Amino acid sequence: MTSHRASRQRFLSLLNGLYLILDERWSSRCSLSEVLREAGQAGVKLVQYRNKAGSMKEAYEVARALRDIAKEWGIIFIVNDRCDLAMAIEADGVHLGQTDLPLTLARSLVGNGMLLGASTHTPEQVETATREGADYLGFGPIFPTETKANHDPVVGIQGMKHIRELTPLPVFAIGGIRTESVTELRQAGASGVAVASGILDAVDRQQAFTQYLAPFH
Ligand code: TZP
Ligand code: MG
Repeated sequence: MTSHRASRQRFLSLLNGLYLILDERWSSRCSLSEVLREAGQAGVKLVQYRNKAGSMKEAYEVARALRDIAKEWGIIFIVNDRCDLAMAIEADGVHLGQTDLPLTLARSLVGNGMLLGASTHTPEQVETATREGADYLGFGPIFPTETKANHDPVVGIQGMKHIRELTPLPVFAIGGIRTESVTELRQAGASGVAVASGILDAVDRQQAFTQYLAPFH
């Protein structure tokens, strides 16, 4: 257990910059494996696999393959929603929303070695997730987005400024983030930005990676 804790500690300093969300819905339009390799080349350190619709078996097969690529590139690999899948593929972390397992229960399942991320949408949720042991937070949606169905009300860049005071944890701004807003979000206190469509829909992905990462250098 001690060495597990040590590996989570090592990840904590890497929780900033661009957090790439590989959403399974894009897999008919682009190869997620290829995007992940490009992300590694571009210097992305953190990635999440998000599959809201597939069976556990489908999600497991894809996640396992992506997990191996992430390992080759030294990218932290986090699974969205599902502790069992994260454990099955020995992911580096699991990311939980407000309708997923409670953080304290998730921690007892996955142990001390795995990162726990939490999606938050209000100041109260930020304070609760901090108290309940999240390692980092997602906060948003900053802007409207089509990637998440029935998303919570947008919080804007002002919302990020407001919650920055409420938690010492790294906070990733999420939701509809385009390259133009990254500098301002960083100034508002975001440790990083979590992005799906801005990368996965980009005509020139290499350029998109560079532009999202530049404000963090
Ligand atoms: N949660 C809030 S917004 C969002 C999630 C998972 C989607 C982020 O994707 P995009 O395409 O960068 O808006
Ligand atoms: Mg979730």
